[in-house]
Amino acid sequence: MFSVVGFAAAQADGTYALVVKSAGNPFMERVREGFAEAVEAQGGEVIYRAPAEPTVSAQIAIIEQLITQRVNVIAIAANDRDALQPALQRAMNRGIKVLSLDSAVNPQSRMVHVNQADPELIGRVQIQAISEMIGGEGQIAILSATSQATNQNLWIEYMKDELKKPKYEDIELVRVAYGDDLRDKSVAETEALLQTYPDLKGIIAPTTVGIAAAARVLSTRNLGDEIALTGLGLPSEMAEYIKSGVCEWMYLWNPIDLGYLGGETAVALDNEVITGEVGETFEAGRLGERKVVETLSGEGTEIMLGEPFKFDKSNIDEWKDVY
Ligand code: RAM
Repeated sequence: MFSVVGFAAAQADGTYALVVKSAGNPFMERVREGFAEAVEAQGGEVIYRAPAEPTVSAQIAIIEQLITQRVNVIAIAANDRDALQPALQRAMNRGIKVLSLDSAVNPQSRMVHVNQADPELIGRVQIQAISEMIGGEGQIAILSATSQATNQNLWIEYMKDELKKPKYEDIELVRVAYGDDLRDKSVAETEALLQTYPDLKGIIAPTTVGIAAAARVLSTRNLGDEIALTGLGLPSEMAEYIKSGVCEWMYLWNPIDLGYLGGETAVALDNEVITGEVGETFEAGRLGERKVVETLSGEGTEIMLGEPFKFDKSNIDEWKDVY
């Protein structure tokens, strides 16, 4: 007799590559954990590749190797929206299934994107937060990841749009700085912001690496009361700063679940349960049924994880050991 469990567990019998933006980022380690959980539970093998630097050329070199290795699927958090297109199209022409997650490639370079949460909401909520923290007036700066990162750039577009509303007329965005998701560079960029803008009232860091670096600088310099900080942070890295008040509150989604949904999507594409067309549905393991939908911009398709979650003193202890 068939064992139902055995049948369900034999869905993935190939290699599934996860390519992230860069090495040494704890957020990406959590994404990896979830991706591996989904793929390995179904019998697949995971290849994890993290370039030393968050560059396009490093990701292209990795994609070329993965094509030679004949992996079944490439899932990528992209360092550039358009520049990976020739390499990823070459992969798809060889029959490799391609999806982006976290940071998208353009629709011609992928079959589907796995999106963490509504980018418009992620962008706007961070302006609303900093405005509340600084009492609606003063200079603010954004400390981002790389200048080409698709996810951060999209969120920043919505931040700038939110800032156009009359209620923010006394807030001035003085600079968008790039810490490249490297800890030392993010620290140096924060220091430079403080030096260049002595009247700075707030920093938004829509990157887990950036917000942790900025929090460390503000904390070491005892500037927690003078300069507000919010953005997207990992509870495990930010708990001490949330508790000390250096960052009153911040947002994120579950990076393990993001990786898990990426892994389930990879297996579904590999088995041709989905092809990335609008309206397709599939069972994403412990996340239940998921649907392929059109993106907000109407270009290409995506699968949505959920909503951004707010972390503050009231709930940080529950989450700091989870991710
Ligand atoms: C960093 C990376 C990642 C982003 C998070 C919020 O870890 O830039 O791409 O989604 O921050």
